[in-house]
Amino acid sequence: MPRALITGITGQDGLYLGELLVGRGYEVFGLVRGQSNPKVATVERLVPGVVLLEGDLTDLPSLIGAVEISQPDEVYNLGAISFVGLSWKQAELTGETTGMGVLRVLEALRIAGGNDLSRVRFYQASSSEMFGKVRETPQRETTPFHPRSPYGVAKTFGHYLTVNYRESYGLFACSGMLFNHESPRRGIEFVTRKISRAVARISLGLQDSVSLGNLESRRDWGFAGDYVDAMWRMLQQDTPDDFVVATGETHSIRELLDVAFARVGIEDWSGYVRSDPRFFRPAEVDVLVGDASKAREVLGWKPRVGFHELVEMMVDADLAAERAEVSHTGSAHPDTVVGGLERNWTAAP
Ligand code: NAP
Ligand code: F7E
Repeated sequence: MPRALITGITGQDGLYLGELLVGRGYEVFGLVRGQSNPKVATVERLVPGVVLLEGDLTDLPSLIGAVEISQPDEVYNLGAISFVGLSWKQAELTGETTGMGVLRVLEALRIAGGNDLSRVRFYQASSSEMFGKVRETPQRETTPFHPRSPYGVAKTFGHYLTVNYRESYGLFACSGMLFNHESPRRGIEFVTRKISRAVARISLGLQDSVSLGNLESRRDWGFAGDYVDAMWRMLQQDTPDDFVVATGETHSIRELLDVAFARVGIEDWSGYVRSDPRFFRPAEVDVLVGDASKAREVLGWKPRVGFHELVEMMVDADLAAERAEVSHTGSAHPDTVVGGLERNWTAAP
């Protein structure tokens, strides 16, 4: 039975990947941080048989311990401070977790993995945010990087480290340059889920409006369930390599709003959307669109869920969740009343 260690198993991708690996006969180990992580129950429900290990990407000894206990054939490093907006407000933490965390996982493999590093296969969750202020369109594996946020800079560091450990130590290390991928499990701080949830709540009369930042930026949005399959495929190849994973389509936040509101029968959403300076970024990534030809040709991977289907899936899931919450408690969940976590944010620098 192959053994896989996943950092970030409590996140969107960690849950989908854990499900996929269990379904493919793996013994799955997941790193969980904190002394009482509220997401443990969800992981245990969705990833049956998972073995959870306490550890943190900022704590090397805990990572060495996780590698020693799990003795993994495959390591998926998905853990990160992944919210770009937060990375300006907590730049040092982002550097420590999203950047230096990669170094610590790689060193844990070197320290605990013995001399033969080629036995372990390593996946690094790199990002289209590395392309940032893009030098060519569409972006491919060879496109130069120009990150626009502390998050993007930290991911670029992690990407080059992954390449370097492959070249220095013969580690089977792959970097997946994944473009935005979403799902009903997406965190409520990200724009797709913020909108899908707001649209559901507005249509149910639980919320009047949603406050957003830049509506003009464009992203290449795919479905997270499709993207974790690409991660797994990278580690099944004969040789390690880096791959762009994307749909090849780009859409603006306005188009996202069109599709999401149309799902609940609202054609003109202008009265429901407010502009709020807190949600504009100090430096924006204006447009991203990926060329995943290499992943298609080498990995045999292609996305199954398109943009409209993805947005509708998310709105439908939020409608069901909000209805269930109301029928269960008689009112909306207090954390969700005026926009969840984002309610407490102070202005971006
Ligand atoms: P996510 O939902 O935000 O999950 C992030 C995970 O990292 C959570 O499990 C979180 O744990 C964990 N984490 C944060 N700080 C940690 C620390 N100090 N030690 C250990 N674990 C820590 O992100 P996602 O969307 O699943 O993305 C997975 C990975 O892919 C991330 O590295 C992200 O940067 C990258 N990525 C994502 C996308 C995308 O569009 N989703 C695109 C490209 C790359 P808690 O639950 O305890 O907070
Ligand atoms: O923003 C704009 C915002 O936070 C998308 C992460 O998974 O994908 C994700 O990063 C766009 C940006 O995702 C709001 O300015 C407007 O242009 O959903 P997002 P992201 O920054 O693209 C990459 C590939 C990753 O690697 C990351 O980990 O939407 N936008 N108004 C807004 N964004 C948010 N969050 N909230 C708003 O109110």
